[in-house]
Amino acid sequence: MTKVFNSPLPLPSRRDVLKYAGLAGAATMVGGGASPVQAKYKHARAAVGRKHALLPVAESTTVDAPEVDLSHLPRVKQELVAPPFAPVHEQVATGGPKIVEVRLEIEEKLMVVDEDTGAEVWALTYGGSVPGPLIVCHEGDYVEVTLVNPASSALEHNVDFHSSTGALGGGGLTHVYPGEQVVLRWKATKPGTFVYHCAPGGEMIPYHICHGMNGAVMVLPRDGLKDAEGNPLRYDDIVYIGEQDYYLPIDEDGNYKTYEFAGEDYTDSLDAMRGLIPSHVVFNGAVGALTGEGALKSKVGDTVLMVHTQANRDSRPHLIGGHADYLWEGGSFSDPPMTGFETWFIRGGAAGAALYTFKQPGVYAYVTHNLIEAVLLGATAHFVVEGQWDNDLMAQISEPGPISI
Ligand SMILES: [Cu+2]
Repeated sequence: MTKVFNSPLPLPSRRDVLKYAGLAGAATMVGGGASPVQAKYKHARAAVGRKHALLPVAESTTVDAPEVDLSHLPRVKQELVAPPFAPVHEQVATGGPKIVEVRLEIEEKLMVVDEDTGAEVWALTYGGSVPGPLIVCHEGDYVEVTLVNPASSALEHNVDFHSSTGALGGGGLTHVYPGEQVVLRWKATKPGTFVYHCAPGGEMIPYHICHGMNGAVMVLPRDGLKDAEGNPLRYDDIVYIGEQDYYLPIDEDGNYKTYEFAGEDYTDSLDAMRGLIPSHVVFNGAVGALTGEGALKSKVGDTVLMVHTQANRDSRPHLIGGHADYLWEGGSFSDPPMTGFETWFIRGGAAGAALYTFKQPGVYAYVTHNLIEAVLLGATAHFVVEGQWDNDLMAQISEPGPISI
């Protein structure tokens, strides 16, 4: 079968995917658990010569496996929503495990990163947003993902779910070329918050991730979140904050370069990424996406679960004027939450969750506490909190005025 692409970029063929899959399996065995599986991944159409690349896993590894009959399980469709919102979900599961059906439709789209400078990017997205939508399920559920790559796309995509087990997180089983879809089912065996991201192979992996192609999954314990003593922890609201580092190419005059179609910036982007200095670090895709009209709303007394994801780079979230009352820093809900943090840590390639009950009204800046990144590169969100001020917690005893001795 001949496949026609409208991309100018070199793409590994499906034949290459299968060819190198056997090598990946061999490397896994020989390496005795050496991680990750890596090898020279050569293909004639490589844009930047020969590079080390993560190898896709063979579809063939699943061929002889016994079928699993899940026909007895109820199915529910989860309607995904764009960040900073979360899909409708139960904090405590009712009933037994379910099959949660979600549809991730890939969209390659031109997005403004910073209105002030005109910086823009041909974002590679799941569902049209950066990050992709939050998926929520409970431990023991099965998530059945339909990944759709429309014919209008320029590029091949796939998805690696850190919440799943096997086949590079599903990345080896979900390569879809433009005009294809694939359905992957994985079991939510570990409760917590996890990244998912595109990982099509080679340099395309950081290229896609740094063009917005990542999101998060939250796997709740069936009986909900708990503190270290086993007492239930509940939230009144949940916000999903996706941190994105961009490496936007600049021309000789210092202006952000513009491109006509997704993928056209490939070589320039790789050059910019090699410097490891992001041009932007933003929440939810763009500078100011979560300030002003996009500010997050809450009120005194409300408990908010803040899910923070960063697919590529370390981050240090801090709520200015508040704290993390409870913190699942590594994202695992299997472990008791830590408490009372001023600033927490999100590892690149991970999502974490912090729970806070607002105690004062006002505007809270939620930043990464590298304040250069927060202020100069864009990583600032605002919570606007309504309610009654508590003078016991804080009071201005005298207004600013002349110094008196
Ligand atoms: Cu992709």
